[in-house]
Amino acid sequence: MASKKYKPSQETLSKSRRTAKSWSKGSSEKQFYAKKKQWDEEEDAVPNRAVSMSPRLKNIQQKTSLPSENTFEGHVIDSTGRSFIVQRASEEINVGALYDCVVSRSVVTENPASTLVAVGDRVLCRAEPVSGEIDLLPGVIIKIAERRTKLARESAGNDGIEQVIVSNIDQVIILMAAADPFYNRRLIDRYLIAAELGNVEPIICINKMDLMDETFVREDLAMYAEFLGIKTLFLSAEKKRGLETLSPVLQGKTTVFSGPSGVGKSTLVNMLIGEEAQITTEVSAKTQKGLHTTTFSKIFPLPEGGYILDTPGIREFGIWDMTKEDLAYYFHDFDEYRLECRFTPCTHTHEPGCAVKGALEQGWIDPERYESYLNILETLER
Ligand SMILES: Nc1nc2c(ncn2[C@@H]2O[C@H](COP(=O)(O)OP(=O)(O)OP(=O)(O)O)[C@@H](O)[C@H]2O)c(=O)[nH]1
Ligand SMILES: [Mg+2]
Ligand SMILES: [Zn+2]
Repeated sequence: MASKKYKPSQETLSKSRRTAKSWSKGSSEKQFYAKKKQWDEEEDAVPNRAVSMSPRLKNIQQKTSLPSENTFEGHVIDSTGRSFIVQRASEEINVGALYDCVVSRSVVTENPASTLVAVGDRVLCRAEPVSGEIDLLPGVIIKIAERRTKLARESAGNDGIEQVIVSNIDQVIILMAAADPFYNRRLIDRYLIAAELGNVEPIICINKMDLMDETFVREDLAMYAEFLGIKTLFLSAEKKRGLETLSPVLQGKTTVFSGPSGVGKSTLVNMLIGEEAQITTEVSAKTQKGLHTTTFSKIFPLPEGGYILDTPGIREFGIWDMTKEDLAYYFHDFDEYRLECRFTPCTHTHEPGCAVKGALEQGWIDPERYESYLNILETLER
């Protein structure tokens, strides 16, 4: 009986594996450098465009020789809320140096209708002249390159702009806790869609396994690995259990840790980078939501290669830029039934002869996944 429930066909399995594979493909930094070349040429063609629009840049222009000499490409690795920390990636001088950058008023972006600057972005900056003793070199972001991948959700303001949590990552660790706070399957399902939309490979990771019956949690979430082919890990940062399954997954990749507050994102990131670089906090007993320790996303290099990103806890995850009709395509456990519905398009809710509902009634589709589908469908406007 149990084996009949949610048993994936070979076809579904290979389909979801194929999708996972294509997610992890990703292109290299080459693209960025090609872009940079193009930017440099544009800069040469209209050398004073940015300068003429920004009084701040005018000052630099006066104090230095050629504008192209103070431009450099970099990687946004941190944010202070008012400015961004950019690590210099290019040129012979100051490689790896950190710049505290504001955004130019005449900034050019290749990501329309989106967050202007996100941690992970590849940017072109202009160095500002240094005066006196400073910790970080001053700079101005003048261009933002097209994002290779992203983790984005609907902006809280619902203003038709997506909110990019982080960009240019290979994979997302959807981090939840076995308890305190109890994992949220609705939220996992939303993350899976966002990952596919952002071209990022999802990995489900359940921390705090020391607090719950292990068999229950593993069985409750078994369908994600078995049915959808998604890597699923179970750990306890506190008891240092299961960490050996996490490290190989991260090696050589850029991975963001995302999930609700208090699930242990910062705890794990600290363990992985081998230092108490960040403050973690007790989960607030009152709200069960955890105190928001981490306020901004931040990138850390891993000792064995690759990068990890710590992010602030999230409460909600609105699906961005999706039509009601398209939603079912992102529920891959519906794939093999979708095409057999009597009507096209079918919303798989009230239509007679709906094969998805049929499969649900037969116990071939996980009722919780179907509930997630309805849940998201309701939030979509068109
Ligand atoms: N029991 C138990 N507690 C854990 C485990 N991992 C982390 N914690 C505790 O959970 C609390 C929250 O951990 P954080 O790492 O701050 O959580 P976070 O996900 O970074 O939270 P935000 O920054 O608010 O998003 C801390 O008190 C940790 O000590 C674990 O495996 N088991
Ligand atoms: Mg944190
Ligand atoms: Zn249907």
